[in-house]
Amino acid sequence: MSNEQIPKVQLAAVSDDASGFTIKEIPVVQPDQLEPGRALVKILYSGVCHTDLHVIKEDWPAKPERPCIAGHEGSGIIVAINDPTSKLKIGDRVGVKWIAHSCNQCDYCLAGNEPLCAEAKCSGINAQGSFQQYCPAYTSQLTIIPDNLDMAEAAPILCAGVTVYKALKRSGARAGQWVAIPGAGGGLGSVAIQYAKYMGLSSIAIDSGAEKKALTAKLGASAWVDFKEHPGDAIIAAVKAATPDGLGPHAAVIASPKPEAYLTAMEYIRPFGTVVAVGLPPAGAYVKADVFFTVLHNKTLTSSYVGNRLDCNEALAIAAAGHVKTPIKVVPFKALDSVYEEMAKGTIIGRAVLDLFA
Ligand code: 8ID
Ligand code: ZN
Repeated sequence: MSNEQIPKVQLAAVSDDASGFTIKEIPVVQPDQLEPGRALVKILYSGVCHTDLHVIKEDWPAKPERPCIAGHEGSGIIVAINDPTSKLKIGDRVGVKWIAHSCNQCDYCLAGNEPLCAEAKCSGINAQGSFQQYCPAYTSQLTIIPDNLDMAEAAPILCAGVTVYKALKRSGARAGQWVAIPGAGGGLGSVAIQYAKYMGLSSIAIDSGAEKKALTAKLGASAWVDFKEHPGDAIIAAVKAATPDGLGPHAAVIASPKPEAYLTAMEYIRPFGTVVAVGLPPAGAYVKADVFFTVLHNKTLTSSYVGNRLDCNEALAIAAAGHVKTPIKVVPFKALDSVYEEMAKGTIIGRAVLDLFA
């Protein structure tokens, strides 16, 4: 049980259907109501990921159970816990992630592929997420946040950070090589540039507009390609030309939520290069890959889906050591609607983070 005075009601962003959500008062799960294997987390901050928008709008094949509470970059404090087998305790600084629960005993979990666990639950789909002040989280996937990492800055690492860190590892690109990052000015892309730099890679930031160009340069990108200035296949030559030898990047980590980014990447990577599919456009998107040249140029198409608990700990440790700093804009909880609006227009620079108690 908790020492903290736990309120009976809280504010939560509750979505009943694809038309949107309402921030309203709902009951707080009290300590004596917590199911076994759960902790009550007082959410201080939550990043808003484009995934939350896909979930609310139901534009993916995976549909949320309604009413749904989205949010999966939640940083907070454990205020109550019902799990005697867990090392977690009241007062711990923890993160609520996209993978809200995994069995941790099946072959996938044992091999560190928890996102593929048949019993996995996802925040906003079939588990409550972090767009609420007190989240009844599964202890199986709570992540400890390092003491020296600011809680608002930690929030986006819990999804954007771990996802691109894992994707860069899966790309196989090594120090000294080049990686293209479509979506570089958004939540995932802006941290991808920094993890890439930390891993010794040079990055080509692909996005649009002067503000995102300036941000990506500040974060350490070595080159910039504005996708709106190079529509359609014109971007292929522009991306290749951004590498010193003109052969194109060794890898591309696609962090764009739009399908267009998937139509050219297999062409602009260099022979033996790898495209890592990460961004998740609405249902019906396809990767374009010419079979003849994919084979003759020995190209690889792979994918990366968030990361496991260890990937997340590593991503947080790299941020805590000062190598990655998410460009965040902290806004009050009630601004969620306008964040979604801006996100849909593609005008958010970096990541918006909600202050749940502002
Ligand atoms: O595990 C995963 N694979 C995973 C984890 C987390 C998020 C996948 N995602 C998915 C999200 O569901 C979403 O589809 O990654 C995608 C990007 O999420 P985000 O970074 O949270 O989105 P954002 O902050 O809105 O940034 C997107 C950026 O893409 C640019 C926009 O200008 C924006 O800066 N962009 C667009 I729209 N079209 C582009 C294009 N054709 C583009 N950049 C390059 N080329
Ligand atoms: Zn996310």
